[in-house]
Amino acid sequence: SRSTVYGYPRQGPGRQLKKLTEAYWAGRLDADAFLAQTRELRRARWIELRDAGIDEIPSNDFSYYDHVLDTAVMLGALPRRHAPALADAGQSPAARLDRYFALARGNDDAAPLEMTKWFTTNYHYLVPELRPDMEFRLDPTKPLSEFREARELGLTTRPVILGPVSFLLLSKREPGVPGDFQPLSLLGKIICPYLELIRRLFDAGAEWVQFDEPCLVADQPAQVLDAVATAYATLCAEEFRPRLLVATYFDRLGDALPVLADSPVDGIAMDITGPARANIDDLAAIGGIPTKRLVAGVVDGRNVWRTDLAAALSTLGTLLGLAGQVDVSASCSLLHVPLSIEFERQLDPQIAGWLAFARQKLEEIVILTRGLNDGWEAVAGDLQVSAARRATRLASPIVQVDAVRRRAAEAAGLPRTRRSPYAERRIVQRRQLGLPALPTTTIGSFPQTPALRAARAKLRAGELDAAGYEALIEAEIAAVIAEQEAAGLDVLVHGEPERNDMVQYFAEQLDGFLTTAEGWVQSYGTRYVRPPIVVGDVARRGPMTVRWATYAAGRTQKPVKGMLTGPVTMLAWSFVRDDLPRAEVARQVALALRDEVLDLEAAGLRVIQIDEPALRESLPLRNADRAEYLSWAVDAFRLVTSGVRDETQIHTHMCYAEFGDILQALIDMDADVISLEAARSDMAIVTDLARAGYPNDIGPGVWDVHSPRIPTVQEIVDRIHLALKECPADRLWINPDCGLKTRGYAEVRPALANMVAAARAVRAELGLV
Ligand code: THG
Ligand code: ZN
Repeated sequence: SRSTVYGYPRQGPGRQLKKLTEAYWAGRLDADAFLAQTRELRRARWIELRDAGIDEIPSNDFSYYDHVLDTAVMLGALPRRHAPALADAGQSPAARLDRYFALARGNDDAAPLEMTKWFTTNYHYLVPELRPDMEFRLDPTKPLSEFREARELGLTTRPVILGPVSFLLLSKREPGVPGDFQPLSLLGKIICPYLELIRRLFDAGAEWVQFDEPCLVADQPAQVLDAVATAYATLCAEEFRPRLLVATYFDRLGDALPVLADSPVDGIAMDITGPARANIDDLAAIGGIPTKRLVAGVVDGRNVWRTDLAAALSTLGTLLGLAGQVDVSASCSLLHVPLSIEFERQLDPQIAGWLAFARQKLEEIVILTRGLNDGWEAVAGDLQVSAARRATRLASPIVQVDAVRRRAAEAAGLPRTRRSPYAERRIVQRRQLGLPALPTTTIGSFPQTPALRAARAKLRAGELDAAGYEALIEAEIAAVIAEQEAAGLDVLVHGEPERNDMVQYFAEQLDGFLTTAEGWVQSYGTRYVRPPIVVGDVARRGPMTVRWATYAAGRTQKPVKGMLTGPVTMLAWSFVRDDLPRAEVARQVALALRDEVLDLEAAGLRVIQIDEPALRESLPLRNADRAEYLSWAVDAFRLVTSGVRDETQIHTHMCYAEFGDILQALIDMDADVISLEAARSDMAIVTDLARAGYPNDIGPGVWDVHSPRIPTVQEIVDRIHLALKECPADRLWINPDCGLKTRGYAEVRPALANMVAAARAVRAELGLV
């Protein structure tokens, strides 16, 4: 058996890749220096994997921005609007880099590719755009040169490439292409560059190549499974090729397992963690894959807990009987976990012993491989350490808190419905709040000014005391309130100047959550997040937001909206514990937030928003798992919100589009007002909600805050008219798509003024006041 991984964090210690890339973009580093220094970063990664004892090391898992974009560039699958840049680019390294980054970030002439979530992780990929007459052309520069770079270190790596079927399924139509065009129809054409690629890699000396087909873990129609069979039969028919490993991850293979098992591919990599352990029984049911290599992902690549090594070794033993060869890996690329627990110097060493980041997962994979090859006795010491760490975790008073467990159990009996139905609540709320028709509001955050960021850094460094920092925050809130009054908004917010990342902010104030100093995980491009870790039972220590909300409310006669992050999003953007069901953890978070909602209400706040931007993205990949998820997710939201009086107006907010699958859940949440991203899709969500019979108030975003463009009054008026076709005026709110924290005041000021002017114009036109 051999140890391997599919990918390793790209950033390097201290997020070097981010710093180099941003320096290159800013013109502080020239292309040659950028290329030389990132090459050094790749070398260091390979040496790290080699020195950790990984037998088969991947290449091409590195990326300057995103591996799906890399694949599109490799295949020449680029939208027409980037063609001029392509023609000018020639082959100089600097020109190639600029063309690459233009696809990711746009330039003066052409909009970038759209970005979307990579399955259920927090990583975002760039969506390739395809058209029926697309001519693919292989550019193997990246996989080949990385393969050769590793060769210089004496390493024969396994190039990792996004496979043809998943590449097509993850793509979308280029703008202007007719709606009946299916990217999968390009399968016949796209196989050619893939064939050429494997020949070229073979010539370069590759023994194995890995094609990733993660789409196979979602429910796929027969047409897709047929495409898989055809594609891999064609690729394997190539005489001069490395052996092919098809890698799947994030869930079980289901119906795709027999398809891959019957195909001529040389190896299959599968996830053997969590619900994907079903792969074991499914393998047994088809009589195993006796002529193939199985790469068993027994170490969880998406979470941060140490593996139960004895259990994993026993699983590997079972798998030995089900495949020709069994190798050991993580369940997916280690891209989705932070680099190393060693950087968490302030962390209690006992707790650190429970955690495995990427580097520690390499150690686990190597130990398991040794156990498989040399027997249990060879790793007895490691198994003992593993068992001892688990034992301290199980017994720890921060992991299981009896009072929290008791309260969560009692909460089962709490009512989950508001006192009166929406139709009655809305009457008292409208009367109390004194709002005009088509009320205007914002989603919550206001620009995070450089001064605020500097103040937070000084606070951390001990150069600013708490009182000084709080005075600054108060001044900022006062300024944000004044901005909104000047703009003429109807429901104000405090602007969240005290929050850097909202999930981090709440995690820091809740028992049971751990935050890290250096636990960076790539979110997209050069942007990273530090997901908190749910280590134990969750409880609120005391009020979290009341101080700033009441300060804001005291500065204006207008209603101020309290702002909280909902339980589903808190979990989706954290690492969750593996010893308690997600539904249970969500209930603990919900109870903490319920207390916060009631405290805000008692403090006089009459509007409270509980954001759930991650509700849609956490939807399980398999249809069979969705109803259960939506049921606990909605239940958690209702637990947060159902304690308030009828007079208190509950808002929620979601972004990242595609709400089609969860419309009933949105109805079931029963928020008085829901604001949604809509500007980029021309208010299509309003039609979807209307068709689904959504009964409560709606605030479809009329301003795309992800773009620096300032919308004109007329554009916003047009969007309001579009919404009014589907939603009666007395249930419509006017707001931007999302929070404003990434924008500057130079954009926010005129855009808000235009938004308010548009709302007033439509009110006047309809004779409403
Ligand atoms: N918070 C958390 N997770 C998220 C989002 C969030 N996941 C999805 C989405 N929003 C991701 N979006 C972003 C947007 C900006 C940044 C990261 C993810 C970002 N990061 C800073 C950087 O890389 O320089 C670091 C931020 C920090 O200091 O914490 O700009 O909103 N939890
Ligand atoms: Zn949003």
